[in-house]
Amino acid sequence: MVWISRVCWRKYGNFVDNLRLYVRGGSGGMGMPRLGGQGGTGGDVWVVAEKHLTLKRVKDRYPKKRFIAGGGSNSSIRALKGAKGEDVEISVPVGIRVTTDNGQVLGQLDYEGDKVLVARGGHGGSLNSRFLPRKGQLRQIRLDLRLIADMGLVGFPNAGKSSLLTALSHATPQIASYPFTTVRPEIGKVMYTDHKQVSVADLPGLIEGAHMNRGMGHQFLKHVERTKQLLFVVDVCGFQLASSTPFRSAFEAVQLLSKELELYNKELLSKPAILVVNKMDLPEAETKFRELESQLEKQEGLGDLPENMVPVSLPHFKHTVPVSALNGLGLPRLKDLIRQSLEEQNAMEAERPHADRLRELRREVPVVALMIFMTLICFYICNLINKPHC
Ligand SMILES: Nc1nc2c(ncn2[C@@H]2O[C@H](COP(=O)(O)OP(=O)(O)OP(=O)(O)O)[C@@H](O)[C@H]2O)c(=O)[nH]1
Ligand SMILES: [Mg+2]
Repeated sequence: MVWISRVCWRKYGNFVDNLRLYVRGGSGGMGMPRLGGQGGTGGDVWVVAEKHLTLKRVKDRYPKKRFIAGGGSNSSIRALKGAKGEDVEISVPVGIRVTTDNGQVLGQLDYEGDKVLVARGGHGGSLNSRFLPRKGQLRQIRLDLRLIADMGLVGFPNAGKSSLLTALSHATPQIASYPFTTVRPEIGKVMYTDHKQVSVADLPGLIEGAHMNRGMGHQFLKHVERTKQLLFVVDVCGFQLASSTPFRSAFEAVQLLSKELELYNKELLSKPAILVVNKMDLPEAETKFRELESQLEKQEGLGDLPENMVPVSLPHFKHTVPVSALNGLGLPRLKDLIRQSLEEQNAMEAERPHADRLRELRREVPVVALMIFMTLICFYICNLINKPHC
C-alpha cells in the first residue's frame, strides 16, 4: 500500500493544474523638466494561451515564477518622448482562468492566441507628474487550469472509468483493481468512422464527502465544470471503498455522486448526462441492472442512505446504458449515444439565438402595430378638423 501511494504521489506530483505568479509592469521613464519631455510608459505583462503546453512546463521553464516587464526610456534631448518599455508575454495552456489573489477574474483563455493583460506598465514622467515616473502595476496572479472536454467521466473509484476510456479511445490511462488508480485527469479522443472526434476526460474517482475535500475528487471537480456533458459510471454490483465503509449499491452510487456534484455546484446537475452501468459481464449483473432501472424509474428504494446524503434530485439521464469495458458489451451503442447526445446539444445551442430573436420580434410586433394604429388615428382626427399641419 505504501508503495502504491508513493507511485501515486510521484505521478500526481507531475500534474500541475494551478500556479501562482508574481507579475509587475515596467516602471515609466523619467521626463525632462528643462524641455518638457515625457518619459516612456513601462512595458505590460500579458498572459497568452498557446496550444500543446502544460502548466508543468510553464512551471519548469520559469522556476522563479516572477515576470517583470521592461522599463520605459527616459526622455532625452534626442527623443523628448521616451520609448515604451518591452512587454512580457507569459505563454500558458489553453483553458486557463486568470484570477488575482483576492479572486477577481482577470480573464479566461479558451482559444489559442487569447490574451489577457495582467500588469500594466507605469506612466512616464511628464509635466502633470512633475516629470517623475510611476511604478508599474504589481500583482500576484493565479493560473487555474480547467480541462475542456466534450464529456467528463464521473464515478466512484474502481467503477471502471479508465477501462471505459481505454476501450472507447486510444488513451492509455492506468488501470488497476485498487481505488484511486487515476490520480490526474487525462483526455482521450473517441474516433468515429467519419473522422469525427469526441474528447472524453477521465477524472480521479470521487468519494463521499469529496465536496468537503475528502479524497482527491474535490480538486478535480472543477474540471467537470468545463465539460459539455457528463458520463456517470457505476459498477452494476455496487461499491465499497474499504471494509470500514458501508457498501453502496449502484443506485446509491448514483445518488451519492449526484449529491457530491450538487454540493459542489448545483449547476453541474443540469448538464446533459448519460448513465453508464459497467461490469455487465459479472454474474447476476442482469438482475441488478433491472433492479437499478426500476429504482431510477420510481426514484425510490433509498436504501440505507441518511437523509443529508440524498440529492434534491437526480440528473435527468438521457440514456442508461449497460456495458462491459472488459469484454466490449454495449460499447458501440454507447459510442453512438454519446455522439447523438452531443449533436442534439449542439443543435439546440445553435437554435437558441434564433428562438430568442423570434421571441423578441413577437414582443416588438404588437408595439409597432400600436404605433401605426395611433398614427392613423392622428391623421384621421387632423383630417376631420381640417388642420393638415397639426
Ligand atoms: N469484470 C469487469 N471488471 C472491470 C470492468 N471494467 C473495469 N474493470 C476492472 O475494475 C478495476 C478498476 O478499473 P479502473 O478502470 O481502473 O477503474 P477507475 O474507475 O478508473 O478507478 P479509479 O481510477 O481508481 O477511480 C480494474 O481491475 C478493471 O480491470 C468490466 O467491465 N468488467
Ligand atoms: Mg481510473
